Amino acid sequence: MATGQLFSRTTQALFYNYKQLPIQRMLDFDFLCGRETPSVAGIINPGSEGFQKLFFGQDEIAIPVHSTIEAACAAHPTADVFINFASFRSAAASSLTALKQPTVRVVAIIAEGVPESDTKHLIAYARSNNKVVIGPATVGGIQAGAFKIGDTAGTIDNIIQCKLYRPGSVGFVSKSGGMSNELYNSIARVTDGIYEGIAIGGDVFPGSTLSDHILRYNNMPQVKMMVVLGELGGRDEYSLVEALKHGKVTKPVVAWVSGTCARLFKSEVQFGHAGAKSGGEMESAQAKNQALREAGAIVPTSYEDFEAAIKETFDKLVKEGKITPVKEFTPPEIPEDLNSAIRNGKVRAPTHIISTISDDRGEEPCYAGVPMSNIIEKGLGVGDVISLLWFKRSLPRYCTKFIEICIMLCADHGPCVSGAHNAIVTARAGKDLVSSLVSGLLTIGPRFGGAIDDAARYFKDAYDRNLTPYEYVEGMKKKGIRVPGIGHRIKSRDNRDKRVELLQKFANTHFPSVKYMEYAVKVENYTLTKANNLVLNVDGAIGSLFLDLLSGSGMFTKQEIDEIVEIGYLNGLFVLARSIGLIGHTFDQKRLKQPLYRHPWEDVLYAK
Ligand code: Q5B
Repeated sequence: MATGQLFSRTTQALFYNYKQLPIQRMLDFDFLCGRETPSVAGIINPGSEGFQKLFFGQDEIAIPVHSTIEAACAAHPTADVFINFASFRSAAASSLTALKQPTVRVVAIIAEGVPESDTKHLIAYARSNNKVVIGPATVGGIQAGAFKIGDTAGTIDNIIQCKLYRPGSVGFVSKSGGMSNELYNSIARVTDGIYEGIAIGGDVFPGSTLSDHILRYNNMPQVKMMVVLGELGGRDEYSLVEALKHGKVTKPVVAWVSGTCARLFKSEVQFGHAGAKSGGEMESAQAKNQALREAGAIVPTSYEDFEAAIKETFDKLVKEGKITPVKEFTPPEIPEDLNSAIRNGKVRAPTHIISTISDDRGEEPCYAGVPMSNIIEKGLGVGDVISLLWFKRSLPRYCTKFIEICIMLCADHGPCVSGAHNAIVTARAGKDLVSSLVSGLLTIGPRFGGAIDDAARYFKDAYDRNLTPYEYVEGMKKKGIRVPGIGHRIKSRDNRDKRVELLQKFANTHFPSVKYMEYAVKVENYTLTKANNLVLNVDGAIGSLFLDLLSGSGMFTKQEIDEIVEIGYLNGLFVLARSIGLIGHTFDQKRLKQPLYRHPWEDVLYAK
C-alpha cells in the first residue's frame, strides 16, 4: 500500500454509476470547504454519455458522463480516485478495470456482498501495483476540508457539526461506516477534529486494513494522534498490535474494539458486518482490546470511556505543545435545494402550469376528480371519459352515448377524403404512424371536417337572433362566407348522408329539445332550393345537435355554453374520431406494402 497522503484539496474523482445524491453531497462538501474545483471530475454510467447537471454552491455545473472507465480516465487524467457505486455483482470487475488504469491511484468500493475471492484478487493486484483499495462494504472516507468520498459523514448539518469542513489533527480509522459518523462527532467534541477518517468496511477481507491506514497516518505530519475503532471478528487488529510492538507507530493511538457484549450470548453471534462474528477467543473484542493495550495503545475499559480517553490524549499533546488547535471559522452556507425548502415550508414558489382536468399524483389517476377504478367499475365508456376530460363533469348517459355515436360515425369516410388521402400518401412515402396520422389530421379545417365549431357558432347566433333561414343564408352570402355545416362533395338531396339521419334519429328519441337541429334543417331546406348538394352535412348535424345537448341537458350555464362554442370544443370530436380511420389507413398501406405514391401527369392540367 502507498504511504502518506491519499487526498488533497485538489483531488478529483471519477464516480462510477450515476447516483445523484452522493455526488451532490460531495460537491456540497467541496463548496463548504472552499474548494475551487469540484471533487467529481467525471461520471461513468455504462452505456450512456453526455452531461449531468449538479450544483456547486449556488451555480449549476455540467459534469461529463462517460460510457466506459477507459474513456473517463483518458478524458480526466488528473482524477486519481475512483469511487465505485456499482452493485455487488459488477463491483469487482469494474474495480479491477479501474485499478488497471495508470491514472487511478485509489479505488473505493461501496457495495456490500462482493465475493471474497474477487476481493482477494483485487487486493493482490492493488498491493503489487502500489494502489489503495478502500472497502468493499464501506461508506468511504474523508480528508477534512479537502475531499470526501460519496456519502461519508452523512448530511451537511452533520459535517458542519463535526467540523469536517476544515482539518484537525486526528487520524481516524474504523471498520464501520455508521460508527465512523458517531466518532467524527465525538472527536470533534473533545479535540480540534479529524484530519482524515477512513472506514475500511465490514468484510472479512478489507481492501486496506486498520494498520495500513494507521501506518500512513503515522507518516503524515499533519496527523498528531490516531483513533481506531475495531470490531470483533477477524484478526485485522493484530497487525496493528504487531506494528505497535515493533515501534512502527510513534504517535499516540487511542483504540477500542467494539463487540464486547458478544460474550453475553450463549451461541456464536453475527453482527451487521460480514466480518463481525464472534469466532474463537482471539477474535473476541476483549482479547483484541487487551492485546492493543499491552502493545501500547490507549484502550479504555468501556466504549463509554472512549471519548474521555481521546480527550485526555489530545489535551496532553496540546499541553506538550505538539498540537496548536486550529483557528475556527464559519463555513459558507450551502443554499438549500428548492424541493426541500418547499417541503419544509420555508419558501413558496409559483407554479408554471395550472391544470384542472386530471391528477396522477394519488394512488390512481383521476379524471375530473373521478378515480379510474370508478370509471371501469361502473362500466363507463369513452363518451364518459370525454365528458370528464373535456367538459369536466359527468354528463347523463344519453349525452355521452351521443358523443360515442359521433365518434363512431366520423371514424372514417373512405380513402378519398382529404385526410385519408394525405395519410395514405405519407404512409406510402415511408413515414411512420405518427407522421402519417398528423399529415392527415392537418387537413381538417373549415372545408373538411373542421366546420363543426363554426356551424354551431353561426347556427346559434342566427337562431338566438331569430333570423329566418333566408335572412341567415343571404346575410352570410353578403359577407362572402359559406354556411358552415351545409354542402357536401358527394351527398345531395337524392343521396342523403346516412350519418346525419342516424344522429337526428338518436336526438329525436333522447334529447329533451332539438330546436337548433330543427333550425339547421330549415336552413338546409332553403339552401337546397339553391343547389342539390347544399345538404345539412355531418359537421352541421353535429354542430347543431351539440347546441341542443348543451342547452337541453341542464348541465351547462348559458355562459358555459357560450364559452364552449367560443373556444371551439366541437371540432375535437371530428379530430378524435377521424384519427381512428387515419391510423387504419396508415396500417392498411403498410400492410399492403404500397410503394411511393406519385400523382399521374394525365391528372394534371399543365396550364400556361
Ligand atoms: N356553396 C363541403 O363544396 C364543400 C356552400 C355554398 C353557401 C355553402 C362546401 C363547403 C361549408 C363547409 C362545411 C364540411 C367544400 C363538409 C366533411 C366531412 C366528410 C367529407 C367527405 C367526411 C363542398 C359550388 C357552389 C358555389 C358555392 C356554393 C357550396 N357550399 N354556398 N354555403 N356551405 N361547405 N364542410 O361541392 O355560386 O357557384 O360560386 O365549403 O360544412 O368535410 O366525405 O368528403 O366525413 O370525410 O366543392 O363528410 O359545401 O362546392 O365549392 O364547388 O361550390 O355552391 O359558393 O356557388 P363543393 P363548390 P357559386 S363535411
